[in-house]
Amino acid sequence: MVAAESKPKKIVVLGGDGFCGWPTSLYLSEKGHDVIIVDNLSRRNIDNELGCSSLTPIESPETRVKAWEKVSGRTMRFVNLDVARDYQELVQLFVAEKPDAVVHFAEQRAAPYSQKGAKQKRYTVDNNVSGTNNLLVAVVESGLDIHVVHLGTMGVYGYGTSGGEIPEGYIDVILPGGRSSSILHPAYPGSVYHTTKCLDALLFQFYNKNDGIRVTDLHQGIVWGTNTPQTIKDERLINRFDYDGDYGTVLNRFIMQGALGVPLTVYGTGGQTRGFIHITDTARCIEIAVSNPPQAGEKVQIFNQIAETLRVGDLAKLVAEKTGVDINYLKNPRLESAENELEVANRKFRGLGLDPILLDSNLGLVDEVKTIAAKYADRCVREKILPASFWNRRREAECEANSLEGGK
Ligand code: NAD
Ligand code: USQ
Repeated sequence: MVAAESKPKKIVVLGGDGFCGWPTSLYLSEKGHDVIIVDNLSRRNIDNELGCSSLTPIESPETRVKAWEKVSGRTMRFVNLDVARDYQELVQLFVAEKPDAVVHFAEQRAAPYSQKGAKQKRYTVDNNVSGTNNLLVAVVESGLDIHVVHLGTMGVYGYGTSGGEIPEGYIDVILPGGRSSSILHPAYPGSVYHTTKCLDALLFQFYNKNDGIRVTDLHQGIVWGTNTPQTIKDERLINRFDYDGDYGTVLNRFIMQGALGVPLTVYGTGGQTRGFIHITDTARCIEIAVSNPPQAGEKVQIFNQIAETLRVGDLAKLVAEKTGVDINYLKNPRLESAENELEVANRKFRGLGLDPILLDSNLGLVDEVKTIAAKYADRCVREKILPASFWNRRREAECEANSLEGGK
């Protein structure tokens, strides 16, 4: 695959106020694209619900956008709209703005939150599946040829050991009767959240086949890091940093715990292997995807958006060595394989020019995150560090003895 030349485009970023969406919006804007952020601020409301907000003090979207204008000289608009509910407004936005592409980050993205209880399970499915369906119907109704770029997840493939390299979205199979076919890789989600991403994939397949919508679905791994070359330009542009048991992702949690002197919360043995990518590369990948749309008539284009695979226990050891904190092996609140191998193809992004940030050769970036966590340590609510969502009642009972201090 050869990278297409990047021409400035008009891009609507759904979920552009979030952890991935904000730095991506800035990067796209810096690259010369005309960016419109759409967000209903539901993530900020969930902060209130959970009694725990971003470790970093994030500004309102209006202040963020104004600050970016001052720093970069580039305008960026913010529209407060619920993609899952405000369908007519979404169509009107597309018809009025005629974007070349829509980047879709606007989903409830935490697996633990999606397992918390009936309310959160129902909200996650309603919000994510309706939002994706509304987006696709709105593109059809607008009559415009808008390229949809969606943030999916590596978790759609499941995390058992597959016995081989996970391909990019599709696998070749021989169907009963001997007919060969290329089908979506079997879905094997491990949470209600991950299940919504599998449902999204079917919606993309259908609207692509039925209405010819051009779609790129990015199966992204766990994102780490917080700031990017754009967000560090001004304190008001700072990115959010989730550290709590529901929204904090593993490597950022470990680094933050190390910075605060809290024993690292490894769930189970730490034998889980996952795909990882740095936040700066998330933004780069989106720009590459937007600049390389599928052709008309092409099936849904799927990229694995990861830099490398890493084992949770190894990450804990690395952070423990760097910070001198102990490792606290907790009972696992999740239902997942205690150990797994993971080999993932990422040739498409590499072929389009991505030279990803790898942890081992970029340990300075770990120090950067540590510095930020230490700077805002007084904003941490320590009680929110332990996992507070459980995959089932049995897991909840088993986890009763978990404590922040570990064996100490
Ligand atoms: P986030 O929660 O920080 O951001 C999501 C944003 O979407 C929030 O600002 C939220 O307010 C908004 N939103 C949610 N529902 C909406 C709706 N109905 N209408 C309008 N706005 C809505 O999450 P994130 O970490 O930035 O993740 C963004 C996307 O990337 C998600 O779809 C997630 O599944 C995917 N992803 C994230 C990671 C990760 O490690 N963070 C990894 C892989 C994939
Ligand atoms: N884990 C720990 N200790 C912790 C937190 C997590 O051991 O303190 C373990 C979990 O048990 C799990 C692994 O680390 O095995 C990853 O957990 P995570 O919370 O970092 O990531 P996950 O729940 O998989 O979800 C995150 C994002 C989600 C995205 C997904 C990509 O929140 O939006 O889709 O990463 S992926 O995992 O590749 O599917």
